[in-house]
Amino acid sequence: MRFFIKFVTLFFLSTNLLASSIDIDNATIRLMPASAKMTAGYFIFANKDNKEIVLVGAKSNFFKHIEIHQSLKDGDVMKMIKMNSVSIPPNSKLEFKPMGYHLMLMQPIDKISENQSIEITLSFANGESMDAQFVVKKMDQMKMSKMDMGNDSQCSDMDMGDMKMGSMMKNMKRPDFVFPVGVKGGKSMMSKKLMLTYKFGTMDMDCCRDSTSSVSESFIQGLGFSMTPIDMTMDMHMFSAMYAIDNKFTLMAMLPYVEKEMEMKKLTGMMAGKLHTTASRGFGDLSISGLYKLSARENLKVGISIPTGEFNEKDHNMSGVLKTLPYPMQIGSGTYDLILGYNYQKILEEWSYGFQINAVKRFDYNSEGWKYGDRREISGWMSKPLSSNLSLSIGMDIEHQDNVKGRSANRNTMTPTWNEFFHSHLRVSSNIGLNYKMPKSMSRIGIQCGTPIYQDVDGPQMEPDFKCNVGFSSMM
Ligand SMILES: [Cu+2]
Repeated sequence: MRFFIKFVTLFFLSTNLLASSIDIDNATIRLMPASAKMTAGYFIFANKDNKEIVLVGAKSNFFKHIEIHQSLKDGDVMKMIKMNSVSIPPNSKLEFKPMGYHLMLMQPIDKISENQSIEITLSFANGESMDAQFVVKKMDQMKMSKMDMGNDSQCSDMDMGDMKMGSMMKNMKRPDFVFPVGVKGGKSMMSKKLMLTYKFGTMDMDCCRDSTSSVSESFIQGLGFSMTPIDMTMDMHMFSAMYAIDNKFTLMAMLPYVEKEMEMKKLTGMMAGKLHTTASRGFGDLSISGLYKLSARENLKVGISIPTGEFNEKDHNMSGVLKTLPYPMQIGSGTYDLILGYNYQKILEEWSYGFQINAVKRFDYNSEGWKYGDRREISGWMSKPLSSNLSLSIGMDIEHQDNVKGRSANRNTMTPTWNEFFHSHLRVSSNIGLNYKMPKSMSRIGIQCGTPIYQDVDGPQMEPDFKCNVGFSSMM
């Protein structure tokens, strides 16, 4: 027979028959910091009856929501699983303890203080219920009590594990848990979770820039071009799905639908001064990536971009002839490309920050004889929750894009957009965004807008004046 030190007083009050066959011992609630949105309840459940008893739920006036959880170790990752029921075999005891079964007590109604007595009603499969008094205790004292039970060797780890898990569950509910919407890619999720995302991005570009300054139409004309772009808009509808195979690996697929429009101006010749608009639209390149969780804060991404987008888009020119559009107006790359990424995010009590590195490496030329240049990007951000559902972020992006390599058989020398050497750029943008998490759901809306603050380009090439992204995601 084991003896339990009696600093935790336990009672139960009951109005039914079940009560005589159940003993609840050591009923304890862990004292949590005031900011915590959840805590855990532990007890020893003794079934003195000759039949099994099935616990199916719990409720209390002190918490909005109570679930039965089981903590499990999956590899080296701690995991909490919601249980619909727990059965206690006849004439046996089951201990609800850290790293095992526990009551997850969520959204306390009021501040909970040490030694406070809290009534929790346990309900059973046969429809009966029973009230039990739980006493709020500090973790140290709980450790003490477990030491007395003779399993001190692991109890600090157990407590840490449960605490970490608790804070992770808490973090997942924060609006700044997900990256700002303009940051490409994502992070690995909890096992078996699916996340669907739709993002709409729009970018407006004006003409033109060379090295670090803006250039005029006459400058472009002076380089021997008879046409210049004036304005370009690019809209992208990005559909993505992420699925976590387990706690380490998440698969991600992304497919964009792209719409581009460019306004051109004839500078010289017969039609000098005439404006003309070309457009292209269609599904772009599909990318499939794997995210590998390096640690709770870091993910590594390896992916492949599959050339599903059209890279020989055509539209009518000023004379009404159907011609291949220049490089910036194409929808797809026509090449299989390697995608590499790494991201880091740290969530602190009051705010969070993170950064993401992305690179696209292109190996082969497409069937038109050219390829887009390699690309490297780094995005960093700081985020601050303004309320439990809304967070504000500020960030900075640095992108480095190489020139087009090779040469399209359809190119002409009339416009700078067809020149392979006018595509490379180093661009630094600052941005601001909001993340909104819908109450009581895993759906989120985000918006982020940015503008360049520094550009050094091989030009003349078009320069963005702003970009905005709006995104909607839902986890299931
Ligand atoms: Cu739990």
